[in-house]
Amino acid sequence: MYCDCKLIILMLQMGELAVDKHVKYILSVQKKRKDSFEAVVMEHLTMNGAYWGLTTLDLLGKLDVVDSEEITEWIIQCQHESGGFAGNIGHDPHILYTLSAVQVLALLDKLNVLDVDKVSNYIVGLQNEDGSFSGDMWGEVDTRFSYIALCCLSLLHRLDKINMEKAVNYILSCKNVDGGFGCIPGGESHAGQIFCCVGALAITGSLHLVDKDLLGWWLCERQVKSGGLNGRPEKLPDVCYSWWVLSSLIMIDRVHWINKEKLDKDNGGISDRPDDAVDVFHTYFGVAGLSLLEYPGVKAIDPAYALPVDVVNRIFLGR
Ligand code: GRG
Ligand code: ZN
Repeated sequence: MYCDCKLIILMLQMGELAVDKHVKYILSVQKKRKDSFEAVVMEHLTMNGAYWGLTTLDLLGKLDVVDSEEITEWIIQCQHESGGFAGNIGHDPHILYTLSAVQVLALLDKLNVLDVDKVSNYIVGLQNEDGSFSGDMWGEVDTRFSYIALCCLSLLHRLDKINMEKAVNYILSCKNVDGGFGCIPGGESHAGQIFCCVGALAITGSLHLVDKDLLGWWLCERQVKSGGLNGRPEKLPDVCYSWWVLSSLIMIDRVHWINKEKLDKDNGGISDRPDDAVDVFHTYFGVAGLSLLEYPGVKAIDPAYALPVDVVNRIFLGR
């Protein structure tokens, strides 16, 4: 299997059996022998991996193949006394894993196991004087962490606990003259950081502060000749940009500016990296990208919260 959207489309076209193959792959990643080299190297990624894998399963309508009690129990054990979550049991907490833990519990409809104030206090404690957020106690600042903080607090109904105005102004200070956003003020525009900044602004109801035409133009220019998308000028296309770019375009209401036909086409695809080995991260982005393109058989995903729309509705609309 390859990091290639064509393959995912093909698998979906093959019907039920192909979906089952996907599901089997994700389960095999979860159950990988604990003493294997890869398991040791990837251990710190486990909480993120759980989010990528389980969201993919849910988008394919197969979340019921996992033991939700067992996963919930493991997540609880990954919580640190500070309230934040680690990538695995006994590791240090980080805001990245905290969002993944909250997202997985949301998917499994298990948010009720959380001490919401404890988790949200951990995030509140990471906001800096200038409105930015650090990733953990060591202080690295990045607009990724702003998005994560706002997304997580919103899912927990605790956005009122931080200084929202400062958080929004910090994100705006990372806006560039090309309409894009970087990881810190003056940082180069990159589709991943744009997803974070636009997502954070969407969650806080601040999208009117974005120059949608200018940003929409920059994002559309990410489509290369083959139809795939790259993350910044002169770089190679990659399946994960189908998520970072398309979700951003949807949030700013400019997705009709992209050539969907070329993107959808069997040869061209969302990405063109047939030499890379498959991983659960790119499997997620391939399926999530297809979801954004309303591909039949894939559930709709919310472009800001990166969770299936029905999960987001359960949280905000109680249904
Ligand atoms: C819940 C979906 C979700 C995300 C959580 C972690 C995070 C928030 C967002 C990450 C955003 C980001 C920076 C994505 C980019 C990842 C990526 C493919 C980086 C590669 O960068 P380079 O420089 O590759 O290696 P390019 O393609 O620019 O050459
Ligand atoms: Zn990638």
